[in-house]
Amino acid sequence: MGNSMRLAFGQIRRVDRETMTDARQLGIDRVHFNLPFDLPAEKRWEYEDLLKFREAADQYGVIVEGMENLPIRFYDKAMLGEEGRNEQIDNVCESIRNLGRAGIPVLGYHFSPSFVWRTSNSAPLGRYGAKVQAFDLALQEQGIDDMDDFGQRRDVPVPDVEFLWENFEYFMKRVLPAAEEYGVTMALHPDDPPVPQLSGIARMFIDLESYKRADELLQSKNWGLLFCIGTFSQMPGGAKNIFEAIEYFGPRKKLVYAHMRDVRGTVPKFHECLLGEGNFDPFEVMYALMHSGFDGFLLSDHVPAIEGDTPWGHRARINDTAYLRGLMEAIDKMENKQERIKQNEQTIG
Ligand SMILES: [Mn+2]
Repeated sequence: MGNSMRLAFGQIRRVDRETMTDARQLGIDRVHFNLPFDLPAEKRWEYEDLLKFREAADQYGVIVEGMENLPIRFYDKAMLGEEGRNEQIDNVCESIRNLGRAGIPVLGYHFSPSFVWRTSNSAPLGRYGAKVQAFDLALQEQGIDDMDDFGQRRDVPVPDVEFLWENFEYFMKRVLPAAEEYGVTMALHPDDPPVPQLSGIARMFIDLESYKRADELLQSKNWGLLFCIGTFSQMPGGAKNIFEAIEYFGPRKKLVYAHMRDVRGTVPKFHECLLGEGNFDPFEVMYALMHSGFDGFLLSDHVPAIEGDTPWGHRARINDTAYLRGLMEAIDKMENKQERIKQNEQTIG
């Protein structure tokens, strides 16, 4: 089959002995960080700070696959086309160069001023009452907002999505050359939830078409999808969006990495769940990914709060990570076995 799809221990928020050791003891030597608490981030990421991160991972024999989420304050003016955006863009370019210099090859980001939105963070809707993140557009329209503060903007009306497209083009055409020069691939996360607007702010990446448009606009080897399978599952029509995206972007080598997560239901109302209890069949999705030419990494994403778990969700994350690993191994073995049978038949024949 010859692909090099990789499993990473992901959404890690600090580089410490415990997490790195957990990864190694689980048999995983790839990690992915998301808005790390211990990475200074006033206006940009500095080389020395990123290097410390990478070197700490090196100590445990762990490869850093990527860093996710530029803090929103790094580029909120760029997203909103406000004065001061050029200074932010210069700093984003420098952050990207510093990632490249430090040997961190992937930057996950989004272009959504209002970012992720949930109307509950602890709805007891998971299996046997597991507490999960849930979204209901009807509640959202009443102003209900249960997300942590990541610096997302709720205050600036942006009714026209084309205005965001202009800002996106302006931003990307200035930062991509830095990414290309320093060997960093920028992977764009969809707007979660994928609805046309929230809180008066339009949302760009809510369907496959928006990614096709961006891909044609940018035409860069250093740009692709942060393929949040959970968000694609939330789109109207549910699981079929996932397979369409794999079919289109897999062979084009544009799926940089994947968030493996699922939900029950689609917009306007859904809630999260563990793998295997949601809209898609994890085997079918993994099989499609493995046969699409996807050669990036994948990781678990948000997870339900199952009883007795830590705030980061060790138990649920390990459940989902091990589930993915089992699927990868099973598909691989199944294919190798079929290959061996075929070879035997040829020998006998
Ligand atoms: Mn995601």
